[in-house]
Amino acid sequence: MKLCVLGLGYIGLPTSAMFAKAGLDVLGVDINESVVKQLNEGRILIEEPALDDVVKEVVSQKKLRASLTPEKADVFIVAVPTPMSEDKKPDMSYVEAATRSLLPYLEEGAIIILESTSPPRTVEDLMLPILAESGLEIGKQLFVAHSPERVIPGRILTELVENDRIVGGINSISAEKVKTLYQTFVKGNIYTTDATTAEMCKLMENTYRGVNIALANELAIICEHLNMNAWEIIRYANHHPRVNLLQPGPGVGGHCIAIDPWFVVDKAPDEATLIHQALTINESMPHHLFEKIKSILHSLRHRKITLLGMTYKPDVDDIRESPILRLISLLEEIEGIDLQVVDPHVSDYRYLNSSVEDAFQESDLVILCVHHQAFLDYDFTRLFATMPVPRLLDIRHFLPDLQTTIPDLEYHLLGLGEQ
Ligand code: SAJ
Repeated sequence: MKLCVLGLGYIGLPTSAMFAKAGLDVLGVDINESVVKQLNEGRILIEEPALDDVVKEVVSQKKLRASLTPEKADVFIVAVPTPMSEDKKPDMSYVEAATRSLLPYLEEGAIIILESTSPPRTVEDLMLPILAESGLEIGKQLFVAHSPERVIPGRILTELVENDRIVGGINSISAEKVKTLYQTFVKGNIYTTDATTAEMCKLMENTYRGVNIALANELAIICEHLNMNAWEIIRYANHHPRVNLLQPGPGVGGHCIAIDPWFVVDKAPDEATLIHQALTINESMPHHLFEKIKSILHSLRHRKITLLGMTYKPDVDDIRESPILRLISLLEEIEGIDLQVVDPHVSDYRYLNSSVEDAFQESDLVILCVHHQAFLDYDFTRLFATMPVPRLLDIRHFLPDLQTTIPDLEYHLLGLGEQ
């Protein structure tokens, strides 16, 4: 069986690699020449545990190749980005272009799968009319389904295999064909439904998490106001058998939870009021932190501020939609401010300092923004000793123990009242 995967990003590439490992002949298609060139040499441009080894293996076995254009295949998987525009609307141009690009290569019996997270009715209203231009009868000669990915960056290969999956077909035969295909490497259960239900299901999974993160963030703000400790409250409340409060933080980043709920709001703006409010709370967190930093340092002008971590979450190299970028843009408006960013997972950013010693030296405030495991290897006693006043704002409750190991540390915590 031959598979053609459109889009070699965070989802398309690992999915291609897993199908190739399962023995299928996979062609990965991307519009980025360097992605295509590197993949054909067995190299990848994203950081994901074990992915480079699997890719190297399947490329050397000639089970996976890359190209700038599609070819005829039995199955086509669309895994292109579905970004959000400035006015918070889904930009479906990549899905549209990718679907259209398939037309010359479709033959009777082909299966087309949309993996990209998409607003409800994308398959029915956007893809099917384009696919009908092939002249093949939809549902009888062409089989179409939405099969959203559910993997978490950092554990993609494991979760691709182990997670349950939803397959939403335009008819039951499409759903069954796609289910059988994924069973080549998926060990989790695969549930079949219709395409629109699968689209909304995917959006609601991420919305659920986003709303719960907003609740944790609101609790942090309430606790600062009422002089309490949100982290202790969360820890004790979570001993209740049916409570699982999440963790507050700088807001929500990444290409999923920060964006997908907006697709729901876009479809039902008057009804999705709780979701809209949750998005507003999460998006307000960088500003909340900016105000907190101002209250810690009083004046920010001509201060040196060191940020530990800038990715959207720990132990990944992805800075897409990272709320730390928003915090940086608020800080950089301050006159004379000296911003330093230390992030072992990021190789290119304007405030990046590869020397942690240099970044701490004479700094007025260190902000723990992302809880990368790599930070635990730092000798914080020595590093904080190089600051005029050893001062830390921990927005992840990652380094509370430093209060005992560094007795003169001025320790501030998101979600902890200081009156
Ligand atoms: N975050 C918090 N507090 C928490 C947990 C997370 O502030 O308690 C923040 C993180 O710092 C990060 C953001 O949320 O900025 C999102 O991180 P995440 O680890 O919750 O999720 P993603 O975006 O990496 O992956 C999500 C997952 N969805 C769910 O858990 C419902 C994943 O399963 C999806 O496949 C992925 O979105 C996707 O591609 O849609």
